[in-house]
Amino acid sequence: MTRTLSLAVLAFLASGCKGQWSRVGWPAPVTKEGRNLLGVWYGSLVTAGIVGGFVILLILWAVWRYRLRDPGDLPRQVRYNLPIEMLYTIIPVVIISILFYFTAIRENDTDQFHVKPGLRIDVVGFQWSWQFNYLDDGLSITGRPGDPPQLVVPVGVPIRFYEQSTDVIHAWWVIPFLFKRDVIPGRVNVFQVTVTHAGLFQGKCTEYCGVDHDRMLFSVLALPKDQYDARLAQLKALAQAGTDDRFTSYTGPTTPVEPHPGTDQRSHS
Ligand SMILES: [Cu+2]
Repeated sequence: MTRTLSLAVLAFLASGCKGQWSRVGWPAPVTKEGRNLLGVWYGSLVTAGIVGGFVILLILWAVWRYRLRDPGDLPRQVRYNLPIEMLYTIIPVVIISILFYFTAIRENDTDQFHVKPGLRIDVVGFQWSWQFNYLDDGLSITGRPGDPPQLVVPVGVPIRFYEQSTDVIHAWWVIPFLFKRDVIPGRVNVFQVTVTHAGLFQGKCTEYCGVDHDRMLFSVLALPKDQYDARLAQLKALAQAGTDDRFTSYTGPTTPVEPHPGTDQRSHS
């Protein structure tokens, strides 16, 4: 029995060195920005582990040290202890401040655009699907509920996304980007990512937006640059042929209204 148990623990630890176990549940990030955000998760987990371990040890110590030895032997009854209560207040404030500091630093860094985008995509959320407009390539990909659209992007190129909604608040989330952002009517939300891995990634609306919210699915196909160029040319030809109404020529504005200065998105380029 002990042998089986120790083998099981060993197998668990061995598998813990790679894959999803090593990220404690998080998917592998496929963008530069996602790697940055994964660090916040690790930092929070380590902090939680240390605090949790310390509290459990203190509980076990108190249980053992102050166990009842004699039924009539009540410990000294204390109403309050000011220094300890101050400590109870100060320590959590310090822990939360440290977590807040590192989270804010990483979030701000994700919101700063350090490089000029090589591709600009306008994401339109509507009840209940998505439209992707390639602002510089004259292509629109439109989904329908139950027929999720597929966004095709190149690997290694900074992509700037401009999000808009035609009706209610949606939220754009590609799971292995480790990032989501609300799509809000009346404003343009901007963010930028650089995809580092080729692959097919699942995305969804992550803000409950109405009865068919669960059908607001999409996918992102990330391809090496040459394959991406070929695929885009194919889709543009499809749009021009007009045989498939999911693909149309984009003729809208090529410069979406950027957020006003002073909002949480800042552009350096
Ligand atoms: Cu939605």
